[in-house]
Parts: sequence; C-alpha cells; structure tokens
Amino acid sequence: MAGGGWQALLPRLALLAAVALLSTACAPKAQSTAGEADWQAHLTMTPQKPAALRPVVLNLRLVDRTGAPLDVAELEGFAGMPEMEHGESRVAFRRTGPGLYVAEHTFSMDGRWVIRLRGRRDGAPFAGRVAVEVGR
Ligand SMILES: [Cu+2]
Repeated sequence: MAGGGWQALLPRLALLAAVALLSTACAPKAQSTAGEADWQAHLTMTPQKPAALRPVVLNLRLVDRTGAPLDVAELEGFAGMPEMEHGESRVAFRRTGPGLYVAEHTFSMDGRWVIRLRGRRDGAPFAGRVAVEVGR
C-alpha cells in the first residue's frame, strides 16, 4: 500500500479520535435526580441504558421537600438536546400513582438530553427538568 493512501486516512482518524473523546466526556447515567429547593424528581429508565431509536420506559417520581409524593397536574415533558437545535419532542407522561408518572419514549439520537417538565402544582405553574444520557 502506498504511503499516500495512509496519509489520506489521517484526517478521518483524527475525526474518529475527536468523536471518541467527546463520547467519553459524559459518563453513563441511567438514573437522574434533579430538583429545585422544595421538590425533587427521580428518573429511572428501562432499559437502564437507553439507546437512540429504541423505545424506553421512563419512570418519574416526584417528591416534595419532606419526601412525600408530589402530584403535578397536567404534567408534560419535552425532550431536547441542549447542544443541538433540532427542537424538542413531547414526552407523554401519565400518572400511575401519587407522585408517579410513566412515559414511553424513543430518543432520536444518542447523547445528552434534557427533559423539561411542565404542569401545575397547587394551581400554580410548575417547571423542572431532568437530564438523560442516551447511548453512552
Ligand atoms: Cu441531537
């Protein structure tokens, strides 16, 4: 094989190395906890390590500052990627018990996602977000 062929591969190898570096920058995270001062959201997923284009079941548990179930009326989720501009897709949460919500969702890409939460708590607007790592 001529040296020219090998050198032509170099840019591609450099790109692969850069992508690999980016991929390892974020550790896998199957579970996510996020919250504001007086509530928390605990997210678990099945499978634990979701991959792009494969359905995943999202189990969301909301609790107040005392750890008691937190019910949010009309809870909606919107999944987006902070580093990208392809917009958000709706995550259709439904209530399955006190403070418990479940949704099936298929993430369109591997990477870091944030699910924005929106609803009403005691008649006032509720907003939050949970982070999800997909395909890592
Ligand atoms: Cu994306």
